[in-house]
Amino acid sequence: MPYSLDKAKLISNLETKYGVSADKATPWQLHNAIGEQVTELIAPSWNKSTKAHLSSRRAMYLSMEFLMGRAVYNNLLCLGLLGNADTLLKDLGADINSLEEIEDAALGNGGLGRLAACFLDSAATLDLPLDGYGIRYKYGLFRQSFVNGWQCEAADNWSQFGDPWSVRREQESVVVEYGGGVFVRAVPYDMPIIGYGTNHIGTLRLWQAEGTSGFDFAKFDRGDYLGATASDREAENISAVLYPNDNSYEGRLLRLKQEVFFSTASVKDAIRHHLNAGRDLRDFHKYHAIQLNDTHPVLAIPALIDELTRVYNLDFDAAFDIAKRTFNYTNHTIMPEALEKWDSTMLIDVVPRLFKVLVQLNERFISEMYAKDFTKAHIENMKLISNSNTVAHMARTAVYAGGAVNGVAEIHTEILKASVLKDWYSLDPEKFQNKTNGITPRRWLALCNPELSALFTELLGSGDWVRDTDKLKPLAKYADDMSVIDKFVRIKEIRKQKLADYIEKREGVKIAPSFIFDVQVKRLHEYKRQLLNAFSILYIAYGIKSGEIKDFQPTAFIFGAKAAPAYTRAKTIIKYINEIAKFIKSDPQLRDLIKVLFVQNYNVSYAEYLVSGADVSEQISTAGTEASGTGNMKFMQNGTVTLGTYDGANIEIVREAGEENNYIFGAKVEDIEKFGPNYDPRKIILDDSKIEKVLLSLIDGTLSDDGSGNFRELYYSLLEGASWHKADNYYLLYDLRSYVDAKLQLNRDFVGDKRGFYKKCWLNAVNAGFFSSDRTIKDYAENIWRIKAEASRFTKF
Ligand code: 26Q
Repeated sequence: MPYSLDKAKLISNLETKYGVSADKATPWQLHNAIGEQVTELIAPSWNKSTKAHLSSRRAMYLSMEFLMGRAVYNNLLCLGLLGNADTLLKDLGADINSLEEIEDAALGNGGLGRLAACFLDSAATLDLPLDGYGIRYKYGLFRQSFVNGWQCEAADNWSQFGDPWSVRREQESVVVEYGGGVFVRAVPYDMPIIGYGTNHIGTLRLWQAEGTSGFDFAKFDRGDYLGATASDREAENISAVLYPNDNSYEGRLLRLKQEVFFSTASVKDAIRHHLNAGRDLRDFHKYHAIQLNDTHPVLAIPALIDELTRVYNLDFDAAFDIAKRTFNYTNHTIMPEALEKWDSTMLIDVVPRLFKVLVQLNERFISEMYAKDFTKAHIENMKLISNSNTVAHMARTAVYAGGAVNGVAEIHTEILKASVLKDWYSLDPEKFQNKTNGITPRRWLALCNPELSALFTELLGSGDWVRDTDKLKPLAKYADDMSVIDKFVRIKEIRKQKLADYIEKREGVKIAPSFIFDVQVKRLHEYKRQLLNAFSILYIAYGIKSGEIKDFQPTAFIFGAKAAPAYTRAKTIIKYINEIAKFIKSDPQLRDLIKVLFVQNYNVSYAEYLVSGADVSEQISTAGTEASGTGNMKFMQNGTVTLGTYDGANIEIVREAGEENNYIFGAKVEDIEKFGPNYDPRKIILDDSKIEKVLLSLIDGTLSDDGSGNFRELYYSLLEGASWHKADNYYLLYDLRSYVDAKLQLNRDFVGDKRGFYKKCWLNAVNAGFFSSDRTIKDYAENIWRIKAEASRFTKF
């Protein structure tokens, strides 16, 4: 073991820096002292790795979001120091679990941000030269609580007590220029990304916005005390807060400034490194591959072209050619409301020079299309700036001015090719690739489920599956070995108890581990259909009451989700589910059979408990709407069955684990294409009085929306539609019956043959290897970035 913690040093750091003796130290003080010691321990390896990255071809992952979660346990795990820290803290009279009070770094919303974090982990572990670039928001994703069943938001000041994992690199600051002669300083904070069992360490560079003016003494002398630092405050605003939207676009000025800020700073950073290494800028693309995490960083493209042409005097053709060879774009959503478009007027105001480059790109594109004899109408649909030059399309810009384009699951890539980016696919089919998402097995198995990890290691006689999850596949042979399945069931019970304890601590609610734990956790969105889950619960509850449903295995239906603060319908769905919970709790006939719980402030740390303590993974988005999903993979890896639709990566999950080991229901994309245009949900409630009864709970007073009228709005959105969408546009009522059937089948399977049920779970866990982000990252490295692991340069342990 190359590393070990130094107890004496920890004690003296607590005394000198924090002014406390070890036995009086708070969790924060302990956390920071450990963080500081680890950072010091790894400094030589980190420096060496950084040098290696900058001296070879490397990839940069540009993302508005990095949903890192709590760093301390993961970093200790990767360095092999978890046991060491545990005993050391015990010696000091402290408990390693007390570090759970340390908040997550939630600089992301959901899937896209967490994927970025998993990718960095995988690249670090695989010795691949990849670095992350993003924004160091002062406030991350809001903290959520429920008051009377309604979501309330509070600010997430995640670094309030310090941030021992980041290093501020003042001397590497760059200046970003906005229209009107406004300058903002971008100061990098670097976080080490520690590879598992290797001394290779990647970097996440997060830019913080600061003023350039320093202090305006002229204003101060005139008595304008606030004005003296006003422009600094305005600059700092840029990295103040993460936009809480997930899968929806908002054309706000501050958001545009954020995108410009980190895209430009990152490009300037790359150019500086390139020149410092004594290289020719014409070779920029030979040393850099830049991955755009959705369109949010697309302005990096005009930013690079602008720098190369204006500052370094390359001609436009050469700069454009370099851009095409440098940038690649990943699409994460087909929801039309999430596709970024910026008004030209805004771009002209904020980034006149970048807009000028976009105009040049657009003109170039139009000429090329004319030369290929495309019709005017066709070109109009593809132009980078359309509607008489008033709207700039970021996805189109990314496809035109970049290299590879990819979707994040097979079905998603096919949908991109066939509809969202159809014209672009026929123009340039070879640009399109699929990269099915993945998750890091370090955080999502080794760390969050030590019990199952230990069983895998015991059966395989080695722990090297943590770096190569394909090694788990042969464990499928134990599916018929009852002694192994019984061990697995026992582990499940332990994890369920741990989850139940955690829930009791956080929510004050008790759940018995004998219940089936059925979990749906993800952002709240209509397309993800938490409301469908709610309807099915009410349907089953009514069925139990009427005597139609018998021998029901008690089930806890657990939800976790944050709703974007301005998304009223999503917030109404949270309230509705909380009302169902109350309704069931107050019914003596139901309360011992069904428990409904919406946990508060679902985040990465909560997810670690939920995915490892679940029996059933709810993945029930309308077919064709969820690009991939990654929560589905985390549950699978921990041994759950998927209760889900033919959507996103669910399709690949059942391909790996067997459809017979999961519960798949509902309309497929092809079905929806057929019946969709004639779909009338009113016909469904007319045919099925039980569904009707469930739906009426929204308007008949069974459940209360506190007089807001929000439940009624939800009801009409399903049966009448609204100005911007047709009735039940996510086909909840269409899928409800087959969903309930699947849920009841699952319940009967559990009752009839519990071992058989957990055998399915086992087969999911051991067949989840494909969904390691190591596999995904290798694919990006080989087929898009063309970067190589420099394994020989790093020590393994
Ligand atoms: C855009 C403009 C302005 C404000 C916000 C946004 C914005 C922010 C976040 C748009 C979209 C997002 C997030 C999208 C997202 O998380 N997509 C998810 O990506 C996962 C990783 O690929 C997939 O697994 C999920 O299926 C997909 O929903």
